[in-house]
Amino acid sequence: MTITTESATGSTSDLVVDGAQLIGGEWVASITGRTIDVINPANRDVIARVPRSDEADVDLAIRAAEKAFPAWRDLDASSRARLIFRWADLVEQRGAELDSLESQEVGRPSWGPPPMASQLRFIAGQADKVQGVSLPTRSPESLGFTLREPYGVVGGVIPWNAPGPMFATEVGAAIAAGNTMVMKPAEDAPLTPLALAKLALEAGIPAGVINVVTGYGHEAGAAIPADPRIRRMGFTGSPQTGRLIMEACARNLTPLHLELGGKSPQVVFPDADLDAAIPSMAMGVTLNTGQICAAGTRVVVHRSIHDEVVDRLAAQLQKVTVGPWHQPVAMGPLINEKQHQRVLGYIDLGKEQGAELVTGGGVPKGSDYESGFFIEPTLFDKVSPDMRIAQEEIFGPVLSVLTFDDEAEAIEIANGVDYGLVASVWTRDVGTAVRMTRALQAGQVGVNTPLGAGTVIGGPFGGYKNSGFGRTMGADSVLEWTQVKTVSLQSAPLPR
Ligand code: TXE
Repeated sequence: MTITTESATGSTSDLVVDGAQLIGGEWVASITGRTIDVINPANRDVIARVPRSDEADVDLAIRAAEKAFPAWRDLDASSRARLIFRWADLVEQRGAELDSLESQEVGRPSWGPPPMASQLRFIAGQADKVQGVSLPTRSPESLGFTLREPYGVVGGVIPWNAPGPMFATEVGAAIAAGNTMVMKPAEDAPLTPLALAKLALEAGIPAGVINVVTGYGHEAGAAIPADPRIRRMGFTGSPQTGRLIMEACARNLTPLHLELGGKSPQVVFPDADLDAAIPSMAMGVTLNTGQICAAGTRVVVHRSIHDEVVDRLAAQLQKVTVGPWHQPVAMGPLINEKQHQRVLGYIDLGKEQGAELVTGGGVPKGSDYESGFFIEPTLFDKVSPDMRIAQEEIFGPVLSVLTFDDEAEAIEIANGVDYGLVASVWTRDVGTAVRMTRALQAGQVGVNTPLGAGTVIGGPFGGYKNSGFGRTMGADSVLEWTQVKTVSLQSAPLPR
């Protein structure tokens, strides 16, 4: 049965097959018939049901992926590219519906046409550029070179904060390299991934190349890395779950990449263009209600401009409109009750540990906010580097201000966390920008831009330190899903 999904804007979508997941090109229920309700976190309405799968469903998906692998691997790379380009075209055509679907399950306002089509096109363009190298040999009778080959059946687990782009980039890269995949989206936001998989089938990507198994992490999610038939894993989510995935992979000696979030600094020097920096920094922590791994949650500011920056940031955050859902909003709710409690808990912790609450700090008042998981944009000043709100990922719209006196101290504070995903520097001085770019321990550094990647197209994305390893975007992401074979081709017996 195909359901119609009412969108916030009134448009409809047939992109979701109610209660079904995609295995071997078929829309199927879980073997047990159990389902999970997917809710809109702005009002707790149930918007769809998806199968609650477990190990047995994952087994079927792996079998389907195994069956599809030889033909997909052997399809020439430009044909694989053409199919992914076609997938991107359909994603673009249905962009408004995908945006609506994602905004309902994540509870965010419309972002307009999602970037997924261009992300897929970038990846498609890499499919026929996976190359080896030629190697010198010891004999004129031989040739040496490397081949980059797919692993086979690969697995992925993604979170709920940007389900569409994460599905598109992770699955796109894995299949561009010639693998077939079993992917589990988050239980909170599986609809956009399922819709994308439907469009992939419509684009002609063969049955079994992309399999989407829905369910909880400890059931369907855990079954993927636990299975030795999975030859490589990719995971984006929390460090806690990342460790579990890595432990499961270790048992099977399965290689993997992990993207585990961040605590990104925004270092503001006295010569910064504050007219640009202030709105960008506020946006960087309120976009998607702060539920972005790249969010710049620590403002590390020079003492000479501290007061001005705090005043202007507070004013900027107070301008942000929070829900309710039926109006154009700048900031929606958090994803679920657990996240709501977690973020409120961190705000209490900040106060207990002596940080000064400048603005926000609670649930917005009014009946419109009662049914959803809303929260005010929040600013803490006088945060010291050892406080937990300065060290741990909150994953909500909570910004902490820390102060420095010289560049060395700025670097020490910025790098003084376990994470290393993104770092931003705000300065007009090219010398400061170059030195800071080199000194900051982060997978992405942005100069005068809040989320690190800025306007770069095809930049590899991933972490330093505990933010993880491996890259999930750009050309590097396709190579992540390949293994190298060295070939020695001998035309005559080697001389004795
Ligand atoms: O994440 P989980 P949660 C961080 C952020 C957030 C915190 C908790 O700080 O507040 O994590 O969020 C699946 N085996 N990030 O609890 O558990 C799960 O079903 C296999 C940062 O939602 O990591 C979902 O599909 N899979 C982050 C996915 O893991 C398991 C984005 C992510 O859920 C599993 C999200 C298991 N045992 C949260 N347990 C980022 N890096 O962007 C859960 N899962």
